[in-house]
Amino acid sequence: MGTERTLVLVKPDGLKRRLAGEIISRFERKGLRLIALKEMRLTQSMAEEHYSVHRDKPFYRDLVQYIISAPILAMILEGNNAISVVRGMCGATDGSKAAPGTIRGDFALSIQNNIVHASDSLESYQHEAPIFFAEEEILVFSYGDEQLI
Ligand code: 3AN
Repeated sequence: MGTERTLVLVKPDGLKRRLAGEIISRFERKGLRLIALKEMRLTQSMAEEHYSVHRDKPFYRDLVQYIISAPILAMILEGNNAISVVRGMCGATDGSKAAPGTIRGDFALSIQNNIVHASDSLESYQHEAPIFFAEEEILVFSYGDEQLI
């Protein structure tokens, strides 16, 4: 609750389908602050660390291979209740079941190739964010519109 930060990834399918701008735009229009942004290609060990909670799942190896198959866009967003707000905007994990109006509901049909990742809790954010960003890459500044949002 209150002001939170969350980590969002535009996954390889999102970048390859040229949806990065659309996705950033949705979060901007919602009123979230974009305080870190980077295009990068994950190493295998970064991907394994990022998805370590899924280590024992049958889809873990495929998931790691998929996320390192091409570059991704990583960002940190900040705002009121950002973690649950962003999860809601991403929609259900399975794109074929995600509600219309959500990112996955509008652009995905698959459960693995589901366009975006977003932290699901404060603990997840604290685990994930340092994999992608050094502290000095997170730029906190005033947008000047705090009274409006
Ligand atoms: P979410 O991304 O909605 O938090 P998680 O954390 O359950 O979903 O799963 C992490 C990622 O693992 C998903 N984004 C998806 O790419 C992949 N995934 C989840 N469940 C499956 C599955 N049954 N088969 C293949 N990939 C899956």
